[in-house]
Amino acid sequence: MTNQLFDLTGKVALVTGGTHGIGMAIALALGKAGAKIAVNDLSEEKLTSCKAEYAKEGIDVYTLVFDVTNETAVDKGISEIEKNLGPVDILVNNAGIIKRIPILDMPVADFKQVIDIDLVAPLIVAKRVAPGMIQRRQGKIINMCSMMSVYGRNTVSAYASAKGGLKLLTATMCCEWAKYNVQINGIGPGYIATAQTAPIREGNHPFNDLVMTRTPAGRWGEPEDVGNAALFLASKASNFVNGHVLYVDGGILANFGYVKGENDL
Ligand code: NAP
Ligand code: GCO
Repeated sequence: MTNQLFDLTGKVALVTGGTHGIGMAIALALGKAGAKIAVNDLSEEKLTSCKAEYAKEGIDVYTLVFDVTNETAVDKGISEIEKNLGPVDILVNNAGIIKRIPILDMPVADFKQVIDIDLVAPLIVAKRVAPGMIQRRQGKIINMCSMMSVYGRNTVSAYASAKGGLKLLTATMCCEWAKYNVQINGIGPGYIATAQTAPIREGNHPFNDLVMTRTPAGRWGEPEDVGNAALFLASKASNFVNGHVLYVDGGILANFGYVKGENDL
């Protein structure tokens, strides 16, 4: 029974920005559970090179280039997936960027770009796939939120504004679409070791100390940690979970912080 709950055989999943990092980990988890996988990216080169990595895991990934902020390109891309794989049953709005710039130094255009990709694009892609899910009376949408859906921190104003908005967009999608048996949830990763966090993780960066004291698990998360949580939200096991953000953060949200060495066993 347990295996059936997490069996995605016959499902079609689109993971945006799935050529590496968290997106790839999610797509691999869903593919290994039986889903047919489509991933998009901005870069043809990255899409070509990721195919070999998916193939190593026995997954024949369907790849296509489209910019998630471009409504026409999204419509064309989803139509291609529908034609070649079938209707999208599982959408993971993973694609995203971050700009770490103090508010007073950040050009408004940069702020708007982050909002466009991290908040407006999940809306664009969800609006394209939700009607079919509603008609079929079933579907799963997973929006990639963040710790910054509930916390601010210096230099990430645009990113936190987008991810905070995405948390509430997820809730509102739930309010409008849950009655059609569509589950829309978020995932809020903590600090995960990917290209996006490399600038604040590598080269003995002092940010590591902050992550270690704020993360009770005492480590950076791995993309696979997020992939496993996504499998739950993409499967029948979560059919009564809706409008929720599942934090995959090693305990950060539960923790005010502690002095190193305090009550260490
Ligand atoms: P990443 O390594 O920067 O990957 C982001 C992906 O999104 C890349 O494949 C990128 O493609 C793609 N992308 C960006 N803009 C796009 C656009 N306009 N159209 C299509 N694809 C686009 O990031 P990550 O660390 O794996 O994070 C993935 C998601 O998790 C993001 O939404 C991020 O905000 C979120 N998140 C990450 C962490 C973390 O600690 N890493 C924590 C919380 C939340 P290119 O490479 O071609 O630009
Ligand atoms: C940062 C990090 C974070 C992580 C993630 C935390 O600069 O603080 O990049 O924003 O990416 O969003 O959940």
